[in-house]
Amino acid sequence: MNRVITFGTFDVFHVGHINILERAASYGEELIVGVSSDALNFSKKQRYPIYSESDRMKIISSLKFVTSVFLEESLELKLDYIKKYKASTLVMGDDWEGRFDWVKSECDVIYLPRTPSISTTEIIEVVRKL
Ligand code: C2G
Repeated sequence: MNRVITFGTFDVFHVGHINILERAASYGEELIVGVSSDALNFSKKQRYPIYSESDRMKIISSLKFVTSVFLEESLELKLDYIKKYKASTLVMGDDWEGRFDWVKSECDVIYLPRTPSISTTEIIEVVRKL
């Protein structure tokens, strides 16, 4: 059985998130999603997500092509998560191209093209200007 794993914040959930999760799921029979914690986001971006980690996990776990969800607490733990969930494929958007090649000893790594013209940051900017 091929188990796929992917990671993301998925804040202010939008169609770009749906597209990558749907395409990630098509690479195997099960899709496991690591949702970045509020603390991990603060350490990466110096701001907290709009939606809390528990709400973001609830949204992702309700999708029909997602098998299970867990909290991603550190970018450096990728390999541990891959082993723990016995994933054979890691899928990420191509904004992360090359960044996770270091786990290739453990699983296949696939970077998929991002959905153009939509992002959480742009949505926040548009709403801010209203
Ligand atoms: N994404 C996409 N198209 C968009 C926006 C996002 O395909 N228009 C993808 C990203 O490439 C990523 C996933 O959706 O694979 C989640 O994106 P973010 O929520 O922005 O995740 P990020 O903050 O990059 O966290 O361990 C990695 C991190 O947790 C990823």
